Amino acid sequence: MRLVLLGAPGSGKGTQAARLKDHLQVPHISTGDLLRAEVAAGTPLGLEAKTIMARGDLVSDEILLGMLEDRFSREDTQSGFILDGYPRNLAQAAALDALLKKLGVQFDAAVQLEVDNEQIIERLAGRAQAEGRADDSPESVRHRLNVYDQQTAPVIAFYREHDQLTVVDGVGSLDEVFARIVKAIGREQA
Ligand code: B4P
Repeated sequence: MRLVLLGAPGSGKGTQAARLKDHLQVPHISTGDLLRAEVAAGTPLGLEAKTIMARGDLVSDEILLGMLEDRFSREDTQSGFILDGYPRNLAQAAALDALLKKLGVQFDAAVQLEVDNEQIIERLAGRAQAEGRADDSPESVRHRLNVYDQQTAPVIAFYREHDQLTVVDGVGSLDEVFARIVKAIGREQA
């Protein structure tokens, strides 16, 4: 199974991907996690990404594509993958298309988790208290939602126009949302 998980910040992509990876037995590739690992390791890339992420802006397409190509060169992605947090703009959608073509594969489903902004703000405020992520401050969350509307929503529209989009209601308990996703992709049984 090759799955692309889409949705606004705080829509539950990372949360559900962590469960889906065990269910589908494929690696979870989160561009946010890859970037946060670079930040934690203090690499030059991480230093560059740190302030951009804290502001809630998107890190450059070039950096993201390099990281993604590197991750996809690992053998474990041959069994499939759950891609979480990419693509976030139309240029990234084109880059993903080209990368998958080069690998001779296509994704099986692009799933959008749909959650209203009010719920998103509440969730991320909860995570800010629990984990203290710099980009979960109210100001940064507002900015991330704007970035999502301006840059990522066109990706959703693009996949919808090309009949490649499956929309799943992301409001509910973790189990409820998980059950909806596996039903939508026809993988209720692992
Ligand atoms: P991400 O790491 O992708 O962060 P995110 O959008 O907030 O999603 P995340 O997966 O962490 O949260 P989730 O919705 O699961 O990106 C962070 C930053 O990295 C970006 O702003 C950008 O700067 C950079 N970046 C990443 N990818 C990039 C790209 N492709 N191009 C450029 N820059 C990129 O969960 C949020 C909260 O909701 C959690 O606290 C969770 O517990 C809670 N939650 C989840 N499901 C719930 C439910 N059903 N009910 C109640 N709460 C729930």
